[in-house]
Amino acid sequence: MADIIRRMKSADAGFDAALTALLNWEATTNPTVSNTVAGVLAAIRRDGDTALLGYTKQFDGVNADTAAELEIPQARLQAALLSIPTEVREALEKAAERIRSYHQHQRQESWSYTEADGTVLGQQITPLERVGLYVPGGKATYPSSVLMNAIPAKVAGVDELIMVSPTPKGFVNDMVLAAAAIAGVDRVFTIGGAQAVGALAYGTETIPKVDKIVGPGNIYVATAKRQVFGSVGLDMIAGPSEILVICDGKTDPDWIAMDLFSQAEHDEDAQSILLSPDADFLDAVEASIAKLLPTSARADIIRQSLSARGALVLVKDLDEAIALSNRIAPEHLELSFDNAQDCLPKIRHAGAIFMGRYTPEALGDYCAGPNHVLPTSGTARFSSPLGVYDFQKRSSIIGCSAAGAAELAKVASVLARGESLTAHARSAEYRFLPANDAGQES
Ligand code: HSO
Ligand code: ZN
Repeated sequence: MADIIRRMKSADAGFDAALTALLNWEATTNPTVSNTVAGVLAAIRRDGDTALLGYTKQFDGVNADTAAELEIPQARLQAALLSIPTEVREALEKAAERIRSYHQHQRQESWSYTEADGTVLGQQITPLERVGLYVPGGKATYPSSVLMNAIPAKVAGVDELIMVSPTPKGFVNDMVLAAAAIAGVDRVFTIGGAQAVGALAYGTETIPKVDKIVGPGNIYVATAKRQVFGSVGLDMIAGPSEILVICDGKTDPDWIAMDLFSQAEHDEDAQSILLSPDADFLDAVEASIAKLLPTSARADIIRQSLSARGALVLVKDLDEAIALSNRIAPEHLELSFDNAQDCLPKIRHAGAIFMGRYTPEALGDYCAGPNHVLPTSGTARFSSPLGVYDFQKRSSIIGCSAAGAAELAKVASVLARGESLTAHARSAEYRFLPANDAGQES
């Protein structure tokens, strides 16, 4: 039988090129999808609720006479909370509490300072007013993602958080509604696809226009988000999940195999890579993979993901592993060795770092506290986890004293005249020249 996962050695000629090829992942962009989406968005913008009802019937098989029927009342969210098993409710509540307290540390505060002449400068932080949260229906519906997207928004102080989620053929996921209730989502609509993105971006008679849209979705949703960008703010458009494990060879190989599976099971394009300086350990993990795969419910997806994009890589030492990790800039980085904290300063690029043998990435996905919406496909080189700061914005504050204005206006006037913007110059000069001298055109 063919190997489940490829083996690589960093010392081999051609390793660099092989690694680059393995990491290469591009979001599918499809002209047919782009055209369809553009049509849907234009119709929503033009016909509002009427178009929304039409598409919801066409794509989700949901018949509603008015768009108001597509709203799930708060009482129904509370009912969902009571309908799920107690154990599940308590786990959601516990996770929510930990996510909330972690994110409270991220809140940015306004600041200001006063200069010697009395001029005040500062930065005022305000939450976004209204945010839309897209929650996919069907195969990739994660209640945990409802918590991860909604809680930071509420911690930031967003006034109104509107969730949309399609309910194909009327199927409603109670665990998703329960998570929405726990996270404090304000309104929920059973709409999805490009039409839901359009409704949030432009507003309809029933769906309020939002300032920012967050949350994952299929290619139609991702394409619609790209097309409405500019009208509304957006979070990142996430690629498939990834995990990079660095292990010294002393962790139970079954644990590591399962950590690799935990991201591979998300989808066929997910990427799981292990780096270790211990060749015998890589053999042991390979054997664990072969042993544990048949015991996994999502064995088919895991097998495809590991064979298409997975790797067990023999490296020279842990330092080389860290250098490779910085090149990969993984979404999740597991450091499965003792005193992992000591090498934090060497890690430049990773969405989230899991330290030690007892921190499987799965704990971060659900309940450790940090966000599980993370930069993928190497974008950890320049971006960060979703956080409270994504729902806050900054306004600059300037308040000149008379003395301060006189000083600054001289500088402004010179620069403005250098740019031939004489109204700027005169506006500044009024603040410091005697009335009769100010405001000359040259
Ligand atoms: N690991 C995913 C998030 C998730 N895992 C949701 C389980 N449920 C993000 O890469
Ligand atoms: Zn996950």
